Amino acid sequence: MTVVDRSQSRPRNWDNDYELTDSEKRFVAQHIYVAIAALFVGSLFGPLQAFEFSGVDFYQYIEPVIKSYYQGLTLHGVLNALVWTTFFIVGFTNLTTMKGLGRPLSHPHINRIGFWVMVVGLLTTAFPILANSATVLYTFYPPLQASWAFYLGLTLVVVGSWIEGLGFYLTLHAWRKENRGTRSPFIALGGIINAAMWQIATLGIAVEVLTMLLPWSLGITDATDPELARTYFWFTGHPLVYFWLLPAYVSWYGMLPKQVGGKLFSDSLARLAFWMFLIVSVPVGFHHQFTDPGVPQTWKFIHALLTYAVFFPSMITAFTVIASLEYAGRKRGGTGLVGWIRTLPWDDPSVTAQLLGAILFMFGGIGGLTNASYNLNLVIHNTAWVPGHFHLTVATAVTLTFMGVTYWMIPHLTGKALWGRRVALFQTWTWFVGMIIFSNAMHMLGLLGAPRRTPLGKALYVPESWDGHLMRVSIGGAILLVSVLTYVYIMVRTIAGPKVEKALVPAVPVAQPLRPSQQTPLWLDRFKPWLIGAGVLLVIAYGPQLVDQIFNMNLNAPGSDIDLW
Ligand code: HAS
Repeated sequence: MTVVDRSQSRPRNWDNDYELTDSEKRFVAQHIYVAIAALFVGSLFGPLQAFEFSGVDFYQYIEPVIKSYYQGLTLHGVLNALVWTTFFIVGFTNLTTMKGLGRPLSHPHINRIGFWVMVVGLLTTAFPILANSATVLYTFYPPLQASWAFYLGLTLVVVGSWIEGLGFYLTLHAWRKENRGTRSPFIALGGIINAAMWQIATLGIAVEVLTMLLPWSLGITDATDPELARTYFWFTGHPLVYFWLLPAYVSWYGMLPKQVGGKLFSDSLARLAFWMFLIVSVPVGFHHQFTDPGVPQTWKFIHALLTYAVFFPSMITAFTVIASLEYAGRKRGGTGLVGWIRTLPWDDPSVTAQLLGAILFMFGGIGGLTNASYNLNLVIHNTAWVPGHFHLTVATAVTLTFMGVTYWMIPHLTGKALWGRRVALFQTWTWFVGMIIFSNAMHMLGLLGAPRRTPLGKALYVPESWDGHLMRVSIGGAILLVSVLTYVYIMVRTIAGPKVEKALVPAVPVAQPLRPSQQTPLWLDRFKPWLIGAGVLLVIAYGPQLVDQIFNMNLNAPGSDIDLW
């Protein structure tokens, strides 16, 4: 009898030679172009706020267009935190789904519809923000009230991303029918798990907008309940940060090892981390509401514990990604405890951007744990510490990784060579240095009690001990402005450059796992048990408190505007 060792067989499609067609590449690129345009415009306002901290008020010069610090802050937050990320992620997931599975989308028209719904949503959101009728910041809590068009537009962006998500599931389903018994390729599965987590997470914001914010902004209801609205918001708001993070993890686990000449250390651990995120990303929202009087201590405590659980998949990631890098570094001749780090290809801007992003994420992650500790949270909540934290996470770990990914992806999609490799290296290092200066100063200011979302340069209560830190915020902001302008310039020059011969165009880097992925247990390749787990935990962690808040709804807050400076 012949025994076939299936575990050793080379899984079909894991290392496929599928090349996206020109039209597929154009479709992915459209997402990334919108994302880069949003990053560009949004980033112009970030430094204006940073300069405001040291008393330099550029807003006075653009007052005919942008009426206040808060309108600028809304543009910055919405464009950078919501639009740059969402368009990039959905575009990137199209690429990882097709390349990972080695086949075209099963229903490409679904994804095209989704994309255009997102674009219409973006335009619908942009008009009221530019008209200063949606100066509500990116968290848009009531009682601050925006024009109905703002809420409708953001809803369309989310609905568009759901529609594209449907396209991804259908494609995975089709692939599974064609490849029975084969483990799903990691870069595709990781992106699709993220899409599923996003669909569960955004139920909160969907209910908030449809039942509260839209009727209220349309004048159908006179007042609203800010506490319930905040609960719905954070139901979506915390998993939103993992929606941003997981595509960066897809690249760190599934692509970066190939870029540095190595392999993915453990396919099983990579999948386990993603499934854990599916389960524990959502039921943690009350850690943003530790100071809300309407949420009982017990639920805050439960969400604090679950927040510590969501720390674990990131620790698994730190271990696995560093192990993958070390494997590559030693293969490249590196020796000693840390000597292998030096041998990594630091001259490749795509690699350097991702490594620097990951290094700063260690500090952002530790700050996250500080935030999650109830008594420490009372010290830092609503202070400058919080933007310090999220500039290390979403604005560095995620954004710098996405920038690094575009350094191979835009050439791949356009058939052009990356313009200015050395300039790109300069860009990644300036982002790293600028962000260290900026976010360290913000953390320090937070510990000294400086409030967030405040043009501190104009505040009358600023003690002298803050001055040096305020200045460092401005210096960091200036370096970041140079860095982001350099990034956009590189992208424009690359896109406008001539086509080069195919051999010079980078391929999609897909890392092989150290052990064949067929050895990964089947339960790490199935959605069902994890989706059931996510649903059950969600009902336990949110159900009773949500029911209580809905039945005791207190519609007592009429809408208000931010006071203009
Ligand atoms: Fe957070 C507030 C807790 C992660 C973003 N967070 C925010 C806000 C944002 C945000 C935007 O508990 C502000 C919201 C607002 O406007 O009010 N956060 C956490 C915790 C984590 C965490 C426990 N946050 C993130 C990520 C974000 C993000 C990721 C964006 C992408 N956060 C909080 C809390 C608050 C909060 C409270 C509310 C604060 C308040 O009171 O308002 C954890 O998930 C972090 C775990 C991460 C780690 C790091 C692992 C390190 C890795 C890197 C390995 C290094 C390598 C490089 C591979 C433990 C994986 C090696 C390189 C070589 C060269 C060798």
